[in-house]
Amino acid sequence: MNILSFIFILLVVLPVWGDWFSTQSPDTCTGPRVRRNWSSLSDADKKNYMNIILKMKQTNVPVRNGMVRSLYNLFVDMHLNAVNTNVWHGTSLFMVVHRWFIYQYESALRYICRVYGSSMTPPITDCCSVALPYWNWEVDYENSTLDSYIPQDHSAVFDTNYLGPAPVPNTVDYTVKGVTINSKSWPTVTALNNNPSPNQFSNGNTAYTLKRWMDSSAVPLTTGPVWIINNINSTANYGTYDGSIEANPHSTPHIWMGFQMETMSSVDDPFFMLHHSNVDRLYALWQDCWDYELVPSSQLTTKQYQALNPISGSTAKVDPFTNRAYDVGIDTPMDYWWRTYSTRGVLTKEDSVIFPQAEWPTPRNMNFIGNATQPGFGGMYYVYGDDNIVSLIQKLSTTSSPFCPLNTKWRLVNVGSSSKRALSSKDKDNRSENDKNCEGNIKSKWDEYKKKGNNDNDAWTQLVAWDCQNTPKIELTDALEAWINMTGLAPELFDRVCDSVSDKWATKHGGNGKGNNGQGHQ
Ligand SMILES: [Cu+2]
Repeated sequence: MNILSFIFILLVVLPVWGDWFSTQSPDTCTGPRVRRNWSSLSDADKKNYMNIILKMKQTNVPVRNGMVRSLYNLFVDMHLNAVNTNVWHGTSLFMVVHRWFIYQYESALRYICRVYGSSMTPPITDCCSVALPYWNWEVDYENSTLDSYIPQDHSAVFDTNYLGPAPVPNTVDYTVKGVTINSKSWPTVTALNNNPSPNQFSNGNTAYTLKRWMDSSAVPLTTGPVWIINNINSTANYGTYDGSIEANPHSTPHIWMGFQMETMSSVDDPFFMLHHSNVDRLYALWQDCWDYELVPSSQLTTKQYQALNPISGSTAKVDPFTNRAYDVGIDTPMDYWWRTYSTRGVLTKEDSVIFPQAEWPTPRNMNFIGNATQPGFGGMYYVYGDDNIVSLIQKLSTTSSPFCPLNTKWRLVNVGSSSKRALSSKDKDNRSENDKNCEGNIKSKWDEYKKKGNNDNDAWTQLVAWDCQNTPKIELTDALEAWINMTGLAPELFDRVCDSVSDKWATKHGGNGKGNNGQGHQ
């Protein structure tokens, strides 16, 4: 063996820096992980995913000083602890830190597959095909205020056999009773009472069961494909984009699913990871649209990352332990504690064996999820597969397209994984009914505006206005207000072209809905 091939083997086989899971059991897969939309997965893939997460729930790993913790619950702990909770939300860390968080979870999925996959029923033979799926809820949004059919309750992700059903709205018992996910198989870290929102904390309840609410009429899903394309296309700067994503598209599914999903222990619900995979897909779509994936790491500007604390408004987010405003700079390692607590007045932040402080990444590191030929930071290497947003853009687009004109090629999203995975014409179209209807509705409205002789830009402006008018308005409910207070988001971030949440906030609380991001109401 010559020295070059020896070095090559070292590089390929040695664990990737910053990845405890590969240290335990080397991940020898080549090429990127391919994240796909849940409703396009085969039944076998869905079953494999469920077997992996159930095993992850039961598998203990070392955290520190001889203590062990369920690998799944470790992720709940991290999202729940006071410092992470506070700085990960309502600041410009939102998209970057959740990117690293769910990537680590995806590494854990593959780790569980490598160690236990062959003894599962059915056995998983190809752990390299395991990746974090996403829930493309944008196809489940309400695009008509006139009917009583609420598509988000009929999303293809709610399935008794897998992640659990959507509970009937206004039921008495909100416990998830699925075949795979139920109160026995899925004990949660946080116990909640049976009050759906917003004061749902345990109050002596010791039943650690998963619950869901589904109050879609109170908090409708308002960010469909038109809103998303328009937002990507019209927002060139990270700071604005990050705030817009954390508000409506990220918040509303959390709120209308209620219970665990509506608290900082939201990771307790396995939908958290699928939801945040979609949120990260919107980050990747935006980067890809502007070709930011081509900017070298040393040349990033505020376009690709902008340090903002808070993300909007005037009250900085403060570390509850030091009372100092958080620094969320592009080269500041992101807070990534296992837990934080206070005993007899002594405040402690603890990192874990799996996520040692010395290896915490910075926002700069998160701009690169890898490209066609090489992984990004810490071995991070994934793409998103066949994409309904890109597909819609391509259906609407003509040669003088107003959509993502700077994009030379889709590199991070809409990437076919391999011939094995590509949907051939004779394959069943596994997309959900909501997905097909949604695309059809938008396309026919576009055609109507084009037939009237509008150019692309004018047709698009009219389509955006139509889309907003035909989506339910967002009311400032108790649930939404509690969420705004918890995350520190400014009400103005929820504003849409035809619906101002900040005006509703100002009417209720005074002020302009901009500066007061909920501080003082907690
Ligand atoms: Cu979060």
